[in-house]
Amino acid sequence: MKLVASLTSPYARKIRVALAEKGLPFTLEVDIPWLPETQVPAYNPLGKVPALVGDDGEVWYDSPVIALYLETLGGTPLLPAERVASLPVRQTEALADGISDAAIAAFLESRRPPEQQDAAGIERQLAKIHRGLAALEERLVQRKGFGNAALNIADIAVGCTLGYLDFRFGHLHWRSTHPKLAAWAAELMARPSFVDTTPPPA
Ligand SMILES: N[C@@H](CCC(=O)N[C@@H](CS)C(=O)NCC(=O)O)C(=O)O
Repeated sequence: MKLVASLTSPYARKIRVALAEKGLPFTLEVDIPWLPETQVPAYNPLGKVPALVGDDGEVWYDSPVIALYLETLGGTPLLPAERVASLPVRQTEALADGISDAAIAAFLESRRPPEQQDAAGIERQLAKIHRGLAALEERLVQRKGFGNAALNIADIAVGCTLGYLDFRFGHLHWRSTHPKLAAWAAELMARPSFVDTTPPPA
């Protein structure tokens, strides 16, 4: 099995953590989809990472679909097999991924020359991040979709999104504004699967 991923993508990190937690062997092909020489479109027509090439040659994207595919391969389950029980987990995963979507959009916009930046657009994305973090903390308090005793894919997605905020948006200080999320994440981020996939220094 081969995972095509960049080392900074929170979605790719989600899959790397899931593979490690499940104990599934894979090779990592590092590819940065923004570079002209990228091979990512050969795997995923959308030109995005992660993409996973199964042992049978079938290619899977995007990260929620890859996570579902991994459930079919065995190893520690990260999603309830029962469809109704899996819904809140997938909802929390989608919320976390959506915060990453907003953070990446805001980051990319902020890298454009200042005179070309859409300040209102950045504010719009930042509002999504703030609302998303509040919703995540509320779901954590209600234990809605989080794994409780056993780690699940939503825990992993939330951890990777918070890790992305640490990586690109340290100035937002999400831990001060969301202390319950911070206390929960401290334990998660100490797991070897998270430590080993920390994004490289920016
Ligand atoms: N919904 C997708 C999002 C994937 C995504 O946006 N990946 C970014 C890297 S963080 C990417 O490859 N962007 C390249 C592009 O948009 O051209 C998933 O969960 O896999």
